[in-house]
Amino acid sequence: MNEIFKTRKQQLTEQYETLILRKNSPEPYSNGIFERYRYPVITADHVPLHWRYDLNPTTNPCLMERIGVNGTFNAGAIKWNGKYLLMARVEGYDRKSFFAIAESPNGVDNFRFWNEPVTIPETENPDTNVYDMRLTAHEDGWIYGIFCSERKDPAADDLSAAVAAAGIVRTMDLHVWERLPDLKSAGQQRNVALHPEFVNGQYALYTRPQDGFIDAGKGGGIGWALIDDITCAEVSEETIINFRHYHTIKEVKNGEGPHPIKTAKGWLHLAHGVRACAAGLRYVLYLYLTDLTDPTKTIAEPAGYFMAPHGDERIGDVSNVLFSNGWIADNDGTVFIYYASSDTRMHVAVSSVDRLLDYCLNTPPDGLRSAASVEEVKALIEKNKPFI
Ligand code: M1P
Repeated sequence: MNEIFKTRKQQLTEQYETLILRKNSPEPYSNGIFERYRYPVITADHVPLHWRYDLNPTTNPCLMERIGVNGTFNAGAIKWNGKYLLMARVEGYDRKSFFAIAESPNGVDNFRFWNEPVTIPETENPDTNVYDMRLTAHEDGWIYGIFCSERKDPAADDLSAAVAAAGIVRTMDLHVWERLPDLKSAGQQRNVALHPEFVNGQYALYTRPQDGFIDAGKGGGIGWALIDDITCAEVSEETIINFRHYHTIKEVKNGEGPHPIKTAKGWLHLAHGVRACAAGLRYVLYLYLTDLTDPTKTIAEPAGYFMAPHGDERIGDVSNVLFSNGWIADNDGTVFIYYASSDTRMHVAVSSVDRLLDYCLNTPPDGLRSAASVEEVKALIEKNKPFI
């Protein structure tokens, strides 16, 4: 083994272990609703060295990287055998994404990838790119994963024209995955999540009918569809349950994040909203609460965003983006919100079911006009007078 190889291997290994073992801690400033954590929980540098380097000194004497990783983001999340698992979208230098599971003992640091990435079986129409896994442990006993499968649009000359569909997989052990047929739907689909319980004996999906199939301004939003048979899932009727509005954080589009958390006061939803601005699209996260017995009925929705890109989170491959498709609610009520910044890396913010419900039920809704916003501020000032 030559000296360059030996030194580089030692340096790379030391840097890697230091990163994986680094302790994370909450940021000192908090708005009381959640605590952001100081360090990202998964980055491209967390991807194991043996996925990226040929470690044979004979075939790689300079120990060069052979397969580069561009980013690790938009991870599905699940608690499994007492461990916090993130199923991340790992995007290579070649622009293709694949899924890989990283595991942490406490949900906030020490995320280490399993030995190899996940093999997702293909259908007879192979996916060109797969991304944004949403995991649901369903009451039927399976763990389902719904993700976006993208293929080139066969009808278009444009090389960047894609067709997006919801791919469906399921597993009993998170190691072996069974591929089911893609969701059949009149239009394209992205941001599809599976509700964890049966509704009237059927599977329920949160959908996002793709722009272009529903005229902007006339529809869109987060949809809801009931499915008889998940092994040949087809959307027959799609109802919009969370709408977009003019001059809001979700004016351009929105999408369900992970499946909602069941609480005593309703189903707690995490979603993303997108608006346009001079800097391009801005993706933020928002919460809403729906009825326990009728998950399509909104009970509360605070105005504006719950989380927006902050500090370094603003910058990345696709800047000004926060996106979440994974959270974990522990039995003691702690909620780990896993979110990606700017399509580049994963972070965690920690809250609790009680605090998130308080936020949903006591934050004023969007009055949709500046004058209404002023009235809300004045009402709060008035209420505060005895306490100032
Ligand atoms: O680049 C921001 C996000 O864009 C898409 O989300 P949506 O379908 O809501 O526009 C997805 O490609 C997502 O992965 C990405 O983070």
